[in-house]
Amino acid sequence: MRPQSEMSDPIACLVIGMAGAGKTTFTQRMLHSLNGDGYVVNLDPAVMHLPYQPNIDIRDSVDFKQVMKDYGLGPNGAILTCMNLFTTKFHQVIDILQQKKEKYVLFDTPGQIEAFTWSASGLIITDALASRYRTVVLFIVDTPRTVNPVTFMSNMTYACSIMFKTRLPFVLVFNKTDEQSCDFATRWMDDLHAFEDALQDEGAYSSCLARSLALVMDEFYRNIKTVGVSSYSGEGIDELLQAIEQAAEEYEREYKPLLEQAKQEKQLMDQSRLEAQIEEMKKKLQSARVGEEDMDEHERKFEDMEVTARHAGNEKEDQRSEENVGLETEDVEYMDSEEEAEDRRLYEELLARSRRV
Ligand SMILES: Nc1nc2c(ncn2[C@@H]2O[C@H](COP(=O)(O)OP(=O)(O)OP(=O)(O)O)[C@@H](O)[C@H]2O)c(=O)[nH]1
Ligand SMILES: [Mg+2]
Repeated sequence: MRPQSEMSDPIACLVIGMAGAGKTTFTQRMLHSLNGDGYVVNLDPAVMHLPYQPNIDIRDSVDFKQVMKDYGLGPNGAILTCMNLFTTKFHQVIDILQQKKEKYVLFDTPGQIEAFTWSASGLIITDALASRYRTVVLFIVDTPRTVNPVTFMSNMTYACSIMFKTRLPFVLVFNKTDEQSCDFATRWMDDLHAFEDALQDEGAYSSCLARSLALVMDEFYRNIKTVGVSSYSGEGIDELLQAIEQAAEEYEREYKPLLEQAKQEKQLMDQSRLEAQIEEMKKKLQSARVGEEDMDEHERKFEDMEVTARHAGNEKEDQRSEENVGLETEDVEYMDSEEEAEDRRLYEELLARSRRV
């Protein structure tokens, strides 16, 4: 691994949020606003239509419907499995990114939030990025659907759990402000009494729970940046870019020293944790697979999968028929210090093991 992020390296932005919060539309808006300085990786295998042209697309490597068939899975299981398969090739994504000059790399994640935030693949992808690049979580909130204080608190507790899980700099993005201003939310975050007042019309149990949670959320609110944006109009995007810059500085200041300090221990912990997760993943895949092809055929397919990149992203709609531009990722040489070679070996071993799933 390359733990040394440099200021010239891109800032990796993980776009995460509940289903329908506007992650994809937001990604499209960012791409437009960044005007050539954005590179996009689509991690949603099940999306039918993208309003932008991704540079790297999970759908080019794994076929969601085929995975459903081969493994006899429902949509959510298939999304997880596609993510797991793609993750085994994530070193190729890193190889491609290392050749890129764009300042921001955006990762549009699946609608099923837990497929990324609570999965082994989400963990591997997040760790792989955060150990190389300044990495920031952009948590997209559907503002119009968060005006109820209990729903608001559910969203905040989820956001909080992701922040503590990743420990990465975190920006709360209240989207759809063209439809609903986020002033109510910032007021509730600043003033506990205002939030308590809003809870008055709620049932006793839920308001009591939300009130107790609000007391402990204060620390979380103080640790994050909050910005309101409209992905439709672009309002708030400039402010968001400033918040991302600050978050990237926070990564340098707080996350990176922690990463370096805990490096040895963390790697060991990570490896055993990842091994356990991959074992579990393997068992599930073996028991769930109902397709007619035998396991060797599947293994061969996974081995043959190659991540490809397209030309510079723009806001044009995704043209699935457009010819991919294959990058010769195998030829890319890694930085070769002893430490990096060891990191690389561990990473390869992990990937090799997951390929045998
Ligand atoms: N009014 C308004 N609607 C928006 C905005 N951003 C997204 N939407 C709408 O919200 C809906 C969901 O948007 P998507 O971008 O597909 O949301 P998503 O989070 O990627 O959805 P999943 O990937 O399925 O979870 C669509 O109907 C969008 O047009 C916005 O800024 N304002
Ligand atoms: Mg989406």
